[in-house]
Amino acid sequence: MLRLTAGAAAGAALPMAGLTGCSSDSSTETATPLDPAEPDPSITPIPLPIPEMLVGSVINLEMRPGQRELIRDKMTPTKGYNGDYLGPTLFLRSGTDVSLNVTNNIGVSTTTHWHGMHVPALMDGGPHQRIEPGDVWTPSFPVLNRAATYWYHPHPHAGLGQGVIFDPMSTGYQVYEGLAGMIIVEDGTSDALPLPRTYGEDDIPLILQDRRFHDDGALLHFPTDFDPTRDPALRKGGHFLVNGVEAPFLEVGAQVVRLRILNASNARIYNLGFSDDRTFFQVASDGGFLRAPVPLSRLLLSPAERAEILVDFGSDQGTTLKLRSFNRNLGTSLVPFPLQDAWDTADFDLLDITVGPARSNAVLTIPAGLTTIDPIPEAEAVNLASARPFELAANPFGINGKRMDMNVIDDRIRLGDTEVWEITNPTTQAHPFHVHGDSFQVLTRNGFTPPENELGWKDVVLVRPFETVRIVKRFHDYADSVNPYMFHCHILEHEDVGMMGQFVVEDGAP
Ligand SMILES: [Cu+2]
Repeated sequence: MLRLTAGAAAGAALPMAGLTGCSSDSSTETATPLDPAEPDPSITPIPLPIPEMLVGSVINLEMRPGQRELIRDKMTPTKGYNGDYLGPTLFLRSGTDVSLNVTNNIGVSTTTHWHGMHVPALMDGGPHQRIEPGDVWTPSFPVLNRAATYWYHPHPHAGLGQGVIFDPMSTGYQVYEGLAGMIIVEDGTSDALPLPRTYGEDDIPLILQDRRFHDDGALLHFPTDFDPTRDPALRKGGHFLVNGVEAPFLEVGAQVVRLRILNASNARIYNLGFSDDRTFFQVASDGGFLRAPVPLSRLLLSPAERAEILVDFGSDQGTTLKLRSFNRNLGTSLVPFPLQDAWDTADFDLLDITVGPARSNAVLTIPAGLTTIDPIPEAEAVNLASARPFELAANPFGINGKRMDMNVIDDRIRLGDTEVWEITNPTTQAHPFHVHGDSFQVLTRNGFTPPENELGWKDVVLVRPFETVRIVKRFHDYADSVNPYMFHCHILEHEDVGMMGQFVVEDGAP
């Protein structure tokens, strides 16, 4: 039997050293039910819940406490938007205006960030747009994004100091409790494509999360014997939730089905595929469609990344298969030994898929092409010769030798400029680097052209150990010399302890 306590190796060099103090968790940790490679026969599949759709120019969201049966026969105290856990899927139409009313009824200060959306800094919902308990935040903006899958989640910054990751006002804490939801943007390009588009029927949201629990069903943020000076301070677990349920099943028709996959986990990286090793087709990355469907048998998805895939079940009527994460083969390539838990190197199942008859409006073919993507020319960048550097380092833990300071603007960028950013990772673990404000394009990984499914619009890029990634980004439309956007690692516990920084986009000379 495996215990969930990760990184038991004593003396491991860990980035969180220096943080002391533990949570007040007193009940015992739930033991791992089985070896992670084995299915748990005691789990009776239940249907995949589909988050409610919210459509319209005015959207009301209430952050509130609740409780939900995340794992069978246990009620878990949770938090959610407009419900007990997670939140509704917001449908936004490019070119329209949207106003949101976000009410904080969770009892602690928070924010809500529109991840991937191209909005003014003041509307971004980063750490500076705090919503105090009982207050309502009312951002509004025109929807300028391309059709794709985005998401929303709290983004407070509790500040520095000991015990920050245990703070109920930290991002990692609040997302783990259940505060997250999907955003779907549609535009003329998506309208014109012959893709599955019936939400919940052939166009399915899949929000992936991993969790740990106490015996009484309460969420376990960190094990009782957790020692942040020795253990990796990451919220990871062996219970895998899809749309807030462990081991659900999905009935699809014998047709092409579109899966919109969001990794909303705090720290887990998934290496997705199907139990029969079939080929599927990625059609969109974080911020838009790819040029053409990219055939894949595995899809690596790090925290906060999204991918839309098409799966052709046309000849599978009557069969059952599984969406699985094939982490067995990742080895130590992304998460080194002292930081691993059992599921970083094991295969595990996420979702059972049962194929029934095709529906009346079925899409039956994978399109040959999708859209045009004009590469941002490197020559357009004002800093091609000296790319703006971002070093994700462990000692001191932060970016460019600094931890996040709410009072320091780290980078100033001129409105209208295009810049190349060079992200280097001298550590032994992979960090998913996210930039607020708008999508970017990935130029190179260690000098080489990235794989085809990364040659579209991105807002998170996984930077592997000892890797250098160059991205190119346009800073356009919105300037604000006071209110910053964030850049940070999207492992939420890394972000919370300070692997984050701030930039402003200024109108005029820098
Ligand atoms: Cu990180």
